[in-house]
Amino acid sequence: TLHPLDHDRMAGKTLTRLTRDTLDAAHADIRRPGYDPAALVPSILHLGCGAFHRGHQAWATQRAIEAEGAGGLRWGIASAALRRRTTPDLLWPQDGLYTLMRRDETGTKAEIVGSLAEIVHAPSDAIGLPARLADERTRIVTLTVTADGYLLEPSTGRLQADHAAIRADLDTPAQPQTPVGILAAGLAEKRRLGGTPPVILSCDNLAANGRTLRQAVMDFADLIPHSDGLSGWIAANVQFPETMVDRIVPVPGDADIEDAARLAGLRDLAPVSCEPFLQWVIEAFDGPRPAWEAAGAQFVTDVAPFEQAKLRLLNGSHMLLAYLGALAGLPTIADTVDDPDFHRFIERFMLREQGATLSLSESELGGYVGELLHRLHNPAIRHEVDRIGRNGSVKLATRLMAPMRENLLAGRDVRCTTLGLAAWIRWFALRDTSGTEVRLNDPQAADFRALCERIGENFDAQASAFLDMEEVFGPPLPNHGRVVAELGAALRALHERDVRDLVAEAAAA
Ligand code: CS2
Repeated sequence: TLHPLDHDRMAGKTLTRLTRDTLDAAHADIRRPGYDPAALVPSILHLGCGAFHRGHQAWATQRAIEAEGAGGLRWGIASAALRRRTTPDLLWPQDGLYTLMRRDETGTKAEIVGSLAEIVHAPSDAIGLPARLADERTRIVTLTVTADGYLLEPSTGRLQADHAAIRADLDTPAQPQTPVGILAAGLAEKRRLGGTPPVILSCDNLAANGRTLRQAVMDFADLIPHSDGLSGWIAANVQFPETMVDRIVPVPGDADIEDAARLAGLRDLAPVSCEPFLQWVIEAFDGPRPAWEAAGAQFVTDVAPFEQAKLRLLNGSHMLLAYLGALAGLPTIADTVDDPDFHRFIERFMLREQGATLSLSESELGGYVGELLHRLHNPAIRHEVDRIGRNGSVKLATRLMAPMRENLLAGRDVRCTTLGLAAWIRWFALRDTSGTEVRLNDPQAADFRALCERIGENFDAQASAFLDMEEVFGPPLPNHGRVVAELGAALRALHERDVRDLVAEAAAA
């Protein structure tokens, strides 16, 4: 550990803090907002002011504002942290400015982003998010609250009506805390005030994120006593376009603060690092919007093929690499794919298992997988496996189970998927095993651990008990009995043998 003073020096504490007033003092070669951030009008309300939002949409919005010239100034973002005030506390003193560092093996490109016109801490906000949503200036509401923030039943994608947080929002309608409760309250207020409701744009990795969010908000509206047809009004009046978002943005750490200080010459306590790659595919919608094309966004009529390819190839692979990599003691995704056996394993998983379920030609699939492997190897991105492994029970259904089901129906091989699922289950079984560094984080972690403890080393029983959880895995799989036996065998193998050998075997089979 560093002495606090060393820490201060490395974090550039003796440097001037990044603010709108000091922006001009940034090193000359660093890219700055091509507009005056103080002149922005916030017409986008964002829920979830995390690193992904700042690495993806906020940066794309900066490009859009710049591309539109003076007209772009109407596209400022009011970005809200929904729970903790850590991010607001860092961004308030910086007037919402932060440094974005795009990193790869060729170096780092730093840019100061100014599109966050206002930073909001929802629990202490005097205006309140529903009122902000209903404000006539708000044209678009974007969300990055992660898959578990939607409080959906994993296998059906419908709102968990009896979740404690949903019940709490129904009990205190004036102060909703959940994203779905906030949207429903804001839309109810908009209906009361009149005027065109904002477009609601989910930027999370859910299957059919627009339709799914719309259904969840309508489900919530139907639970409100005397809502006077709110859900029907939402169905008829509010657009929820589908989107596919893609950019790898790890959780920022101290090294980012040091690098930002060095590159910008200003003290920034809220920098973000990301890969250079960015993709954003948005279902075309009616009404004004920023010129996000300037950042490479594509507006299309059907997002589904893009979304499936991304969720299955990237997010699905991330899960397998995280669970298996962690069991092999590898801390990051790059460390994991740098192992030649893991590289071959994940390439096979993408080409033969996930890829077989996608509507891509062989050469499109090959191109996608090649580029993705390059991205996963990016040595400048420290994407920790136990971050990616979080909340697996919420993510499995779309990323792994849906393609697995299709492969089983078609009689195709699912050995890599099976080994990955077994590795996920091992995270819960191995909790007290020395040598594993896995930090468990899952809404159902306690139940899974209790189950593993109860069943002990009867691996077939463990496999069958997990697959029986329909809320996570969905209804019985095709050839269910055989899948249980294979998952049980994989669990036993992970118990008895070195995970690296099993990965190598699956890759070579
Ligand atoms: C990751 C994603 O944590 C996860 O689930 O798979 O955050 C991933 O990095 C992004 O979707 C990349 O676009």
